[in-house]
Amino acid sequence: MNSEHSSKKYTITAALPYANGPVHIGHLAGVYVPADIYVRYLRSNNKDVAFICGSDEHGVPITIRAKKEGVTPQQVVDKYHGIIQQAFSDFGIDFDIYSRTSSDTHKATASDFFKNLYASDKFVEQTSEQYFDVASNQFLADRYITGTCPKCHHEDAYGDQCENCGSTLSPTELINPKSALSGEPPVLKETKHWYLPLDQHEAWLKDWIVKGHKEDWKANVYGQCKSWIDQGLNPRAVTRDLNWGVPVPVKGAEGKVLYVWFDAPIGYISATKDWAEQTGKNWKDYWQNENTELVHFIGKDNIVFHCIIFPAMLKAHGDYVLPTQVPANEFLNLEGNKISTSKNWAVWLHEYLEEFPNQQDVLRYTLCANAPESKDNDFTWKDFQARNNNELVAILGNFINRALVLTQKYFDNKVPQQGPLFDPDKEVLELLSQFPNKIAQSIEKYRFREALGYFMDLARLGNKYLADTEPWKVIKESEERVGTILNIALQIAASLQITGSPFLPFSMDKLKGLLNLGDFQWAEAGRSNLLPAGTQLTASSLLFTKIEDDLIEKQVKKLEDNKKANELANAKATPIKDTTQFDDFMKMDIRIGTILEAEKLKKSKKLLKLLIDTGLDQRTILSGIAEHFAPEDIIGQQVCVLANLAPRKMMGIESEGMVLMAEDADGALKFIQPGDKVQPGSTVS
Ligand code: B3M
Ligand code: ZN
Repeated sequence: MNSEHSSKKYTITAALPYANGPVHIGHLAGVYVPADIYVRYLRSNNKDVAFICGSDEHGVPITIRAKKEGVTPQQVVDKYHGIIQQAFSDFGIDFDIYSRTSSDTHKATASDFFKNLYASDKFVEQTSEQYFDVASNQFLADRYITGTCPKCHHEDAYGDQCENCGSTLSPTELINPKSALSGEPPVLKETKHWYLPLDQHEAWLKDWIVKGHKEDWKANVYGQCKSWIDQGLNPRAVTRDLNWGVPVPVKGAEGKVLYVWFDAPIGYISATKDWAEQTGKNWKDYWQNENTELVHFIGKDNIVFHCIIFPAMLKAHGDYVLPTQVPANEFLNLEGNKISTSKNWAVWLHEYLEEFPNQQDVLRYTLCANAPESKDNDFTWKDFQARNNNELVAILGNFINRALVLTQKYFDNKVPQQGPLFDPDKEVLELLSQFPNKIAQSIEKYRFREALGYFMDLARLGNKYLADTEPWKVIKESEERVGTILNIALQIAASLQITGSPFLPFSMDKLKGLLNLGDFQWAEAGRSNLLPAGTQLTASSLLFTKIEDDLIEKQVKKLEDNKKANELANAKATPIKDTTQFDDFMKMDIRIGTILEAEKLKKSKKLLKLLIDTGLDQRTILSGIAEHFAPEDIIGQQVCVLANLAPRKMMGIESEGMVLMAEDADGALKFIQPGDKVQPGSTVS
């Protein structure tokens, strides 16, 4: 081993998002914010890190999207790769490389990986019956097939996974399977595929995970793996009958590609190769050196792929390290409901920035403070506002601003000298010195919420110190004493800058400029002399600003509006009723009438009592429209009345006919009315 090989490397990966849509706050909270915090922390400790990500551009999610948009899969991935990359960069997710699995390096790497396992007999070849859509003459892999989840009975589970309960499935497990292409039930047809025999890997996987990682892997991660292993591992097909993906590189496999979950994790390796090439490093140091810490940041639905299947692939290849940690998060909900791309129930990153320009850190902060680390969690706009106004503005921003403004006022914006120290000073400096380590320990345990909480406690400590020492009063007696207090306050600010940078990189960059602070490593945080006396500070400007109610209300309304628009766009008309005969229809006497009076019924939420001029008579009709119209708004309106309907008694009142209504896709009721006013009593046919 050469010396470079023996120095410890950190390969930190973040799940490769499918390039079939933009990214939303759930992605950020679950994977990318924690990964970025961790990497920034490692870099601040001078570690040798490769932070790897890229777009997952293969698999059925892409081809389905292409079909929906009427474009080619390549056009889909080109479009979303750009949008996703931009969003990550806008939010300061500081990858060393953001690559893509349609790259040449990746195709070659994935292909070679397969060939290597193939040549060393690590696969099992098997012909089996798989679902086939006769109408579209195609085998139905993974998401091309939908049906009812056998575990939770959710109706729209995919052939490979249920998004409702997170179970990993195989197509034949689905109840009432349907082709996503034709909507028809599929038939079974024989096809040949290559399988990774996980059963042959069971023993070492069990040893490695159940014995080896019970203590250090997160409970949710360990639990999922253990339950998989306990159920017994089965061979998993690593090829598919599809025309989008990396072609299976063996003879007799025409028309077949590598399964997306076989090629995607290899994407981490190919991205590392590209990065190493660009930066003059050796990619093998980051993958094939036993000193490497390989850490996969993912969402909970990716756990088995990263903890069982990919490790089995790496082990079969023989010369790779295995992941040391897989800190998977649970899911983030939005305003009480599951985030859903198809229902447009999401906060998209690019749209957030239009509403809150330059406020990336507020979102990063909220998502970390609320991260779904051990259970699903909820994002609400109200909480977002409260986190900003009551924490970032009122605690962190307030402390920094007070320290800076007072220094500006009393010391011409220069860091004052530290004079003799008294008990409160010694106490606060002692506490300050402990914070960086406390925050670090939480980060190293992947407890980012806790770490962020400690960071805010340091800001609270700063506020308390100023409140206790009252420099604005002491200034009347001793400028020297105030100098000491503000010097200490500014040292706290400097430590906040260093320890806050992983969480709030934008505002902490700004703070660095305000303090004119040098480049410090994590280990130096907590010291009482980071800012030398005499340092010229920049005039204070606010790090965070209050978010008003109207902006928050606008976001909530936007969500509701999007959802409604989406429902309307996707609404399907109800099926046609059985055929009726002309004569039956002609029996109905429909007339135009005018509403003369309308009133609510005390005992009914639904019914309005209407008095209608039918041209022939004035009659009372009870209509179930009270939740849709205010009585005073409908007087004078012309409506269609089924005039020869047999009278019916409701709530003690006789209703003589029925007002015809149209029901919109969202359930709203509208009157059916003549285009122009007509004589009451006019017939409708
Ligand atoms: N694209 C699945 C997902 O976005 C997948 C992750 C691949 S990581 C190698 O949930
Ligand atoms: Zn399910």
